[in-house]
Amino acid sequence: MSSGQFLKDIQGKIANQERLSREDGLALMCHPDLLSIGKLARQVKIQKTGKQVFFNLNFHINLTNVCASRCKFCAFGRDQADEGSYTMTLEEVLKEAEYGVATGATELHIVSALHPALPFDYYVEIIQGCRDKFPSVHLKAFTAVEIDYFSRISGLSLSQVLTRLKEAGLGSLPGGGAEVFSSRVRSQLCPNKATGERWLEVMRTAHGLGLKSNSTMLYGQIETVEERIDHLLTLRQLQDETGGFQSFIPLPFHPENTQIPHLKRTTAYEDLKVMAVSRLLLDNFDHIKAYWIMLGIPVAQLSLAFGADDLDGTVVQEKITHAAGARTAEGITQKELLPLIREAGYIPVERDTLYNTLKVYA
Ligand code: V47
Repeated sequence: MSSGQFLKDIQGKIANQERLSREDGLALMCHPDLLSIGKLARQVKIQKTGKQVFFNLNFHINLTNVCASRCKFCAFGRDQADEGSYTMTLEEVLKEAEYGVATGATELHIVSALHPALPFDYYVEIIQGCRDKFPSVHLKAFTAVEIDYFSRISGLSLSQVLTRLKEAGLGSLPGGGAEVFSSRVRSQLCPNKATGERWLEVMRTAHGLGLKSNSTMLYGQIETVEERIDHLLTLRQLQDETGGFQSFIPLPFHPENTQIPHLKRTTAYEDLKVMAVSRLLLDNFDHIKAYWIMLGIPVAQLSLAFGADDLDGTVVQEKITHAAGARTAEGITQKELLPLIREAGYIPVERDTLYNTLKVYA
């Protein structure tokens, strides 16, 4: 089949709301006509969310960087004795959070590392403390990998861990830690943490308890195109089952200061391709987020023409990507965000974490 005919077939499938296959995904990911693929992804975005592009006012808190996992792609983790290692007390967390809330954050995005000594109660107390002090702020906290770790250190089941955190005030789960589900990739890059199957089991359990979550893919490391597509299709399958994923966030690998520094940063072409193909394959996801911290502002803005409908966020004090050499600012104000969305031809909509509209900037 000619490559023009292939894209016409894909267009036909999209018009008929027909699901794309694994072969379609592989061919799209390898197809050079980025602009045509972007146009198809944009059509799907418009069908789903019209002219609206979402953002939320959030604030990131990383509780500790002391980590027993030491994934090869991570520049953030430290051993306890290393210079620069830190662990926050509840008081320190509340002080940082107070600053974030004062700047307008409606969400605290709290993630940690796999600390070898902290008990599960530490994390419950952090959530409870934030809930008590900021009752109207949404607490999006702990990746599926952390939830798995809490279950291991506490001896509680996943369901018990999630229920305790939910009772303490947890509102939803961020999408990190998914990396690429392939066991080949995980055994090489992150053998000391939850497997892909376990990540999915945590999310299935969380969704079953009424907790929404996000999802991610860390691409541009050692994964193959097949492993990327299989990752997306695995997420699509779980979403069919639970409907609990709110968004998908593609994360381009940043190699600096990691254990695999020889790998190259992804190109803008690749970033936009992954964005568009994700939008096309994940037909049961409402939202695709462009995380400008990792993409950089120019590519994040362009992503809005390649299927993304959410520009995350007004993040302040982002540490994970900056440890790995991100050149972006650590935060952006609403005043800076609105013109980026408008220039791309969309209407900025401030949302809360659960995608309720807070304000439309018509
Ligand atoms: O879990 C780690 C990835 C994730 C690197 O849910 C790296 O709303 C690139 O999950 N280069 C953290 N990526 C970020 C994350 C996230 C971001 C924004 C919004 C949400 C959400 C979630 O970043 C980690 C890991 O998968 N990561 N090291 C690196 N060197």
